[in-house]
Amino acid sequence: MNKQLSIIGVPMDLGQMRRGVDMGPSAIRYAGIVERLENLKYTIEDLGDIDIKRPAQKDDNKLDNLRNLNEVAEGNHRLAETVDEVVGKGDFPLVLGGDHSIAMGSLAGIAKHYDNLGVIWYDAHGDLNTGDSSPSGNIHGMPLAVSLGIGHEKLTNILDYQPKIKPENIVIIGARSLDEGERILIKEKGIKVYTMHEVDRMGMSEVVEETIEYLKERTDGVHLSLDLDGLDPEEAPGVGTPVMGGLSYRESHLAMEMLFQSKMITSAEFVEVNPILDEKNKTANMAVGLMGSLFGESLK
Ligand code: HAR
Ligand code: MN
Ligand code: MN
Ligand code: MN
Repeated sequence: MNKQLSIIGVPMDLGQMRRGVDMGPSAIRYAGIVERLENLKYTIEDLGDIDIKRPAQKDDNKLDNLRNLNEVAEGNHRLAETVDEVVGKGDFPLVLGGDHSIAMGSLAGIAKHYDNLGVIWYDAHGDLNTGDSSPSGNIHGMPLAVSLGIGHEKLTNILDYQPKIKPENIVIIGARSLDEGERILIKEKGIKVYTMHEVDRMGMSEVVEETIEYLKERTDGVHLSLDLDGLDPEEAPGVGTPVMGGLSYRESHLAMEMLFQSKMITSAEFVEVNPILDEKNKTANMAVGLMGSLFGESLK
């Protein structure tokens, strides 16, 4: 694994409606991410937080069923520029959210450095909506579609190129809440999905083994986008859109260890940690534990 890490905080909460997820980066830092990774002999540069500008009148701001479109697009543009620089100088970008809309900016900055960037989308949701298909108008339910070049131009065209990724280079793990439009897109584009049904039947070990094999054949780098709501809300309660029946900490921990061993992960983000909805920073601690495993902690 690349031993030079750049940490980028993104205090973004405009992609959804529950306040507090903008404090995710602070909660994760407070849970000790820097020390944890320094112990694993990484050199860490904490670049601080991306500037996210709030709209003056948030609630009236929902043109085309895209809440806070301009602010979300601008914040992601700034994130994309920073991530682009980090990857350009050869560092591993570790992005801390913030709601999941920030994946648009991360992927915009990363994907231009690869011909075939793979993406592991670890999430209860598909995040494959557009303004037309979204039941909520919340942009955090759209970043994977946007990265495929599907959605509003202000979002799909961040850093002036699109699409960022190809559908056959995506693997979704942990899905259990997919909207109608998302299911159609998954079928149409042939996106590989391991829902909770497959995780239950196959076990996480086989799911991740297959994922690694699948991506190894077709990608030249892999971004892990981990939404903490992929985990079960009993264990990770500090998220804005909890869905019961989720992945356990143990399963997720195993997945991270296997991904470390695969040596294929070239960038990562951990999103949707909301300390206001959390119990004693449990969810941020869980995120830090998972990052520890992803970056090579082991008992031996
Ligand atoms: N699918 C629903 C929507 O688009 C809920 C999305 C919730 N999204 C996240 N991201 N937390 O995974 O509104
Ligand atoms: Mn560059
Ligand atoms: Mn998500
Ligand atoms: Mn989610």
